[in-house]
Amino acid sequence: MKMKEQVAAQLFVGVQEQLEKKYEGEDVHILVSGATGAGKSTLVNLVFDEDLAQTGVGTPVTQQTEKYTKEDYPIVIYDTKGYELTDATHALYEREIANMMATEKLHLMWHCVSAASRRVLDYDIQFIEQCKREKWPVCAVLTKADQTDVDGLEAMKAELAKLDVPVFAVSQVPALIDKLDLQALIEWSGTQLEAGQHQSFAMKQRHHMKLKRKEGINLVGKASAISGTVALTPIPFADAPLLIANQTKMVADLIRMYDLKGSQHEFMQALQGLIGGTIMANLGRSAAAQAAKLVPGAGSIVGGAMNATIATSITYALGYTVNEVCYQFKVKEKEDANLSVVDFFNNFMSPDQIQSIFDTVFKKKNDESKK
Ligand SMILES: Nc1nc2c(ncn2[C@@H]2O[C@H](COP(=O)(O)OP(=O)(O)O)[C@@H](O)[C@H]2O)c(=O)[nH]1
Ligand SMILES: [Mg+2]
Repeated sequence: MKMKEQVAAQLFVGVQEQLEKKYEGEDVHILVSGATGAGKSTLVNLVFDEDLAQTGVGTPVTQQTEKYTKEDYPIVIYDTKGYELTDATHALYEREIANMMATEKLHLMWHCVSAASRRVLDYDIQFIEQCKREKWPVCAVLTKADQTDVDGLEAMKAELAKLDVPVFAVSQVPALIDKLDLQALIEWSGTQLEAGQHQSFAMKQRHHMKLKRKEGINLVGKASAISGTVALTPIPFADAPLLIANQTKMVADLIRMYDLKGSQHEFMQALQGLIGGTIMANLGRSAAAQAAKLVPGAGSIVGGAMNATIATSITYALGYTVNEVCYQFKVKEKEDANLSVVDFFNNFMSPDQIQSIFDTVFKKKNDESKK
């Protein structure tokens, strides 16, 4: 195996190991409120994994709320069964939610109003007003938007907007998902979260690919800054294992961000081949020599501390490229759910294209940091 391919192989063995570890990011706690049958559980399953919350109209019981968690899954859903139209359940509902607000750390509240009911119920208004008063992080979600016409939907949106909350119309009908406001709901939700939670949220939501890409760039920026400081360490050779650890973590975080599921292994194999065969092979001479230091042991061939600028630029360009390739894959996969990894790399992402992304970003980053 050539050295450059060895670099890529080392990197990806590390990535694989990282991916086998538990995800350590912060949990996001979301409470979904609204009338029984409004479409709360459906919304949760639309945004995240299909089977996160149970759907179906249940009868509200005293225990109003079910907390849904999943093994190694950083989203916690407080799915309320919802209130009935009769007043009797309202006080109970409010009490439970107020209790939960006080005892659990809730980061977001999605209050669902069914557009199929064609009007906003008085109790929805009252409830949202309460949330506003208490300064809970609430938005209004107009669910089942396919069940009404444009005028009806606009009228309901306007009525809810009067309460001074963000309003998003959504529907589970596949053709309408991206046409309505689901992505806007996801984006707004992201703005309510702190950095650590934002990464978990961007990773697990399934519909806003640009949010994943943006979060990916954030991760890459952080990792490349760390690469720069590691490379400055004056002890010869000590930097190589540290650098590679930092890069493998970055690539693993990116792969996680895109939730590649069944395609993950095949995707990583393809990526490893491309990175070993093209990117590393075509790095400029000095950069390639520096990159060789990423292989533990091979560092001794080069000697000396790695140039911090090059370490930063390589890490950044590598991360940027992986992020972009994953993003493009998910975008294409959204258009064609049966898209295979092989088809993607054959038809949409050639080695030349990958090379060109890497080169452009590497050069830009390197020039920038020389200024
Ligand atoms: N037409 C349509 N039906 C929906 C939509 N969302 C949910 N439903 C249906 O509404 C019913 C109640 O949904 P569910 O999510 O269980 O409501 P919950 O009680 O608020 O959790 C189910 O039969 C869903 O299939 C939607 O966007 N469009
Ligand atoms: Mg439900």
